Amino acid sequence: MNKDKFLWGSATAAYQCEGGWDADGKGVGEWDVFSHESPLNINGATGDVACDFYHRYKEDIDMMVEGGQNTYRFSIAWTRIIPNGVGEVNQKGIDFYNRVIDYCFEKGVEPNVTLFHYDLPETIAKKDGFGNRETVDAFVEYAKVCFKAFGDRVNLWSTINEPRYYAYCTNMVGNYPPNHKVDFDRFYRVLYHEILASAKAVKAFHDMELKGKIAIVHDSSNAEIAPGTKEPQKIKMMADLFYTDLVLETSITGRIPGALIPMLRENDIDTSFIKFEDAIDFANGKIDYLGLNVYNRVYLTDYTEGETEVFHNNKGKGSKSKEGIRIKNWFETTDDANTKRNLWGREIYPKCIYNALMEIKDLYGDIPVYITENGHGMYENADVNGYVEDDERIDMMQGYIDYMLKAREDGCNVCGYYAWSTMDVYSWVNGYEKRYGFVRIDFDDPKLPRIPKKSYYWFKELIHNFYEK
Ligand code: BGP
Repeated sequence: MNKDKFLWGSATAAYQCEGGWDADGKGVGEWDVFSHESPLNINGATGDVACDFYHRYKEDIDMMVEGGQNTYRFSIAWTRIIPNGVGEVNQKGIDFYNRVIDYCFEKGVEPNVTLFHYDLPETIAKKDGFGNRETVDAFVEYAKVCFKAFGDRVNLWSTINEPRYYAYCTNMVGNYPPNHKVDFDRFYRVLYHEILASAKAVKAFHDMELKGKIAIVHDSSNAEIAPGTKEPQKIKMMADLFYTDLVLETSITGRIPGALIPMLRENDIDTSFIKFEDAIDFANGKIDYLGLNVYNRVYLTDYTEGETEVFHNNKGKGSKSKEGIRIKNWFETTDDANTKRNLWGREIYPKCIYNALMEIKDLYGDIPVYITENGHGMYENADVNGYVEDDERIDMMQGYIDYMLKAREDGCNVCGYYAWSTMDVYSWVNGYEKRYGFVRIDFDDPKLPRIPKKSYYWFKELIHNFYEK
């Protein structure tokens, strides 16, 4: 790929940065209800105001440009466009995203638009969200409204952000609403409906003959098998079926993985939601490129004993729990003494980006891939001027970027990189404590001042050097 065409930028998602939660006719989202009312919202944080991107998008896009970034990934809030999830369209919501998209182009920033990044309309959530097959068509209708409104300009689209991780957090970990824990049946039903909704939206997009390209965004969770594992191949196969294949194989090849249904049936997991006729929708809904969010690998070994259990650390500082899972009769995560973990018990393992990209190249050839998220969550202290020296983030991200560029050299068709996140945003489970941004926002100050961190300047130089070399 031509170096000049490689894109460098950063990403956010609507609920996490926009604020304006009820502005200009926006409908209520599931996360609004969760953050306002749920006792499980442990830190009391909400996205009501967040970064106030809804009013300050120009300032934030200006900062991207000043930081040398030439692309910006953001999501559209379904409830701004169709406040009740289905039915009437809210022109003011369309106007807002038109302003954002137009300003991006005015400033030479390529917008990369995601249609669904976790924020379901509450009306749809109340009817079982993606657990309900009707949501598939509701999503496709919403997608068509967006294609019609913005499809004349937007070149890069994604249907759904991390369908697997969303299904996992909503049904296995239980930390995202509606907070089901270890509910395998619903996990697969939600994931399947998301993949089907994505395929049908891709087909609708292609039918409209728009100029852009469309993707799905997958959380890479690349599986690596620990030395000493008794059945490494079997575990790798099952892990890939659990973590990646339903999303990647289906979206790229147009067929759901053949081995999945027997594996689910053998384990008494409901498969009644899989309809024979869906095969046509999958076949007609192949993506043009892939978005890959990369944070960590999953390090696995043989199942030992015990019921299925998910280990997740939402607390951060002070907690020693490690992220992981044990799935009865399948596999379990294990510890690698040589790999550091962050304060949320998640591995820091830069090589996983290389492994994930090379596996995609080996399995799916030269499908274009964009790294749509990669970043490092931290607690941060600013100096008196609000400046943050986030060397830990720089070291970590440099490691991932080096491995991404190595995969590119080794033949993977990787076309761009988005850091998570453009500025500090609301974190789904840690509110405003866990920071990822290149730009600090002081959320205690009602003026929400923005101050670039050390990493912002590091990223600017990295981009400059990339194009200069
Ligand atoms: C990804 C999500 C992002 C973002 C990121 C960091 O899975 O797509 O929206 O939140 O994770 O997550 P967290 O803030 O929970 O650490």
